[in-house]
Amino acid sequence: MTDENWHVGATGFDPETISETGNRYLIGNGYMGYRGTLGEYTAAQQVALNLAGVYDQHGTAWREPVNAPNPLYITLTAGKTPLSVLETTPVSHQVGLDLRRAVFARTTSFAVDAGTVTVTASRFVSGADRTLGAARYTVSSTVATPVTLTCGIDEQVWDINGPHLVDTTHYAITGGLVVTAVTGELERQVAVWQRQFLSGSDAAGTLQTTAHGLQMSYPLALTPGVPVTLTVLFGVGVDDDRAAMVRTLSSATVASYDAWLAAHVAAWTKYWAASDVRLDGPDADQLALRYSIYQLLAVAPHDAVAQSIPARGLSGQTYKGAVFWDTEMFMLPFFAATDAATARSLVNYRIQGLAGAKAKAAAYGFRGAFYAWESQEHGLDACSDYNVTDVFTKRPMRTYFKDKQVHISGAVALAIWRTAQWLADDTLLTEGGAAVILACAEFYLDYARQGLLRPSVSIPDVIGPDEYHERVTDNAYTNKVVAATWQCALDVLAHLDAPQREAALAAVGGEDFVALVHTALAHLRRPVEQDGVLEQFAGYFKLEDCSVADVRSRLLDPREYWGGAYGVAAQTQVLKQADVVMMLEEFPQDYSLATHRANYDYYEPRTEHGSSLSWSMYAIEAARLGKGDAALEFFRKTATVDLTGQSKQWAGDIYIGGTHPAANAGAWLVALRGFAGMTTTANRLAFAPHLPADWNAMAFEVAYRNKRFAVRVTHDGATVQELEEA
Ligand code: IFM
Repeated sequence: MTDENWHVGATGFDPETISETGNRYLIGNGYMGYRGTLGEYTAAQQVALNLAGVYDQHGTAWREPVNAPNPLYITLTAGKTPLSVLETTPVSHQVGLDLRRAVFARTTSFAVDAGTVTVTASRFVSGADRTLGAARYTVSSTVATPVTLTCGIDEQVWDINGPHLVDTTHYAITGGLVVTAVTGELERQVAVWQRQFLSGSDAAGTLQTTAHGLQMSYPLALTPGVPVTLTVLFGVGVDDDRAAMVRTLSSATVASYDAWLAAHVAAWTKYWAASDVRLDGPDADQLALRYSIYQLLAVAPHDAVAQSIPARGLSGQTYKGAVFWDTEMFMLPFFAATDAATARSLVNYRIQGLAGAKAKAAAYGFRGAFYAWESQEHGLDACSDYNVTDVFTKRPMRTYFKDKQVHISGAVALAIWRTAQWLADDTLLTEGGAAVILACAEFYLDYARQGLLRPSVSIPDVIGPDEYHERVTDNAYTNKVVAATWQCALDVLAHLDAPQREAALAAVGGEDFVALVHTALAHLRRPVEQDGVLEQFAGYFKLEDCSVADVRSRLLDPREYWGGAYGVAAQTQVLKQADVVMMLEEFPQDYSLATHRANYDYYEPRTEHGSSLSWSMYAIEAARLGKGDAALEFFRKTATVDLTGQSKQWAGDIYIGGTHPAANAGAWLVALRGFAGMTTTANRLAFAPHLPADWNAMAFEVAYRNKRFAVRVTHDGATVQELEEA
């Protein structure tokens, strides 16, 4: 096994890639995400210090997460020449991420007079104390030259639908600056603190008021061989978090940087010990897999009690910073196996959202819990009725994601049940999880009530994972998830003791509920089958059968939305993302290998993979089917999505760029479920490897039911060793 492949980076500056590198080099600690931007960047370059779970609505625009003022706004000038990559072509430029330590770094050299000035900077947001972060910015020169270094908290925040911060005030403290503000809608208090320490120069800083806010300015007389370093310690506190953050920063010294960094690295060392997957295989695959895990660790709410992960992580405001089924179906299995505390937080977030889910169901006239398609705090559904803007008319298009993607409730219910099983933690059920599962099952009974009157129970008017076909009946994936949710409700009831069972049942109508679930389960429609292929929804086989390329060739605009009322894919069999194939992947034991094969072969050529959620599902299925090359190809797509930046950036005229934690988690799923062939049956963890030909071995640790195992898989099989500590 190689111990390399802990670093991603690039050489050279290309202004066209500013947005994508901002995603690629994101650092985060679950509380805040800081995009991979440079000190001299501002809102125009999408600088964002994105705050997890702090949302705001400005006017009638979409609610979205708040970006805080940027405490790491640092500029350098030599005379009148800005030493900024944006304005002066650098002699050399490198950026990168140390994945092991979660530290971002840049080194840039600029020509000045007869010499070179070099900036070497690094930063981290603390894995040990969620409100803190720090940066070091070192300037050196090959010739004696004066430069001016400025550093402040940039109050010009990048927002998509802002501004979200009002009553912004700033002031200076000893060796530092403070900005405070409140959010416009809910009046949440946001404070950004910053302390600056200059070493290598005794230049005195002067305070300036600029368009970006207050800045300290240091006139430096650089001499060769004497680097000058600015150490910046910063904190971001929201509401109650402010007090401790301010206390820590008030007493911080320049030596705090090393102490903070050591504590941060210790936290990441612990994360990696539990989650690293080591390959004996191509370096690029190792790096991509590790990078995918890095992205998950950076956005995980490690020390929160009930917080989740948005579909675009902490990379900004796209998708309204909302939590989708991505978390339950893709990310939760990773955390259950590597970080139980985070898994519990993700589950608790949904338990806390039950009231919101019940309110949503009631608003549509249903009993039970209909979870938010795009969930913000308290389960509020941020999904708009008009979620895509038409590229031709520039008008909002009515979409039905919020109303009809009812499979979200099943994702929540199943994830709670599966996580409780995986962690062997009944409290997840008894402290709210059972109530969620039953309420989701109740919602499905009510949603299917029309169908319940017929001899076979139909689930009408839904959108499955394939969002290009809206308002269809008996979507195979949805029906399967509904059935699994009903079964899960029965399993939970069987699992609870008598008083718990009685209390849980009381909330959903008592024993009649059980009888109704049995009836519904027995009569729920199964998909039509043709030559082993399961029809994606009623009538799908009658749609035009053409290729993805055919559909693409019909686009009049590259950003045109493929779904909706008159989308190019809507009347064809071309699908956006794994749908039937995802059903097979999630419930593999319920279908014969022949069925898995027939459906993979049928649906794969018809799938656009227009969602980053698609590749991993196909990869796992391909691995199970012994299609090693295809599996590896799909693995590489999902594992490199944020490295290459090759993902959809637009849904119609709506920007959807950012990081892709579900695809990142998909890479881990492919490695473990696909290539290592990990299954759990009757509380037994087992491995049946299908390693790609290019890989010789893979080793990792996994926690299951309070035990920890070291696993090594090769082409010859798997060895599993129980470790001493859970
Ligand atoms: O949840 C997904 C959905 O399945 C496809 N569109 C993007 C969403 C967020 O990742």
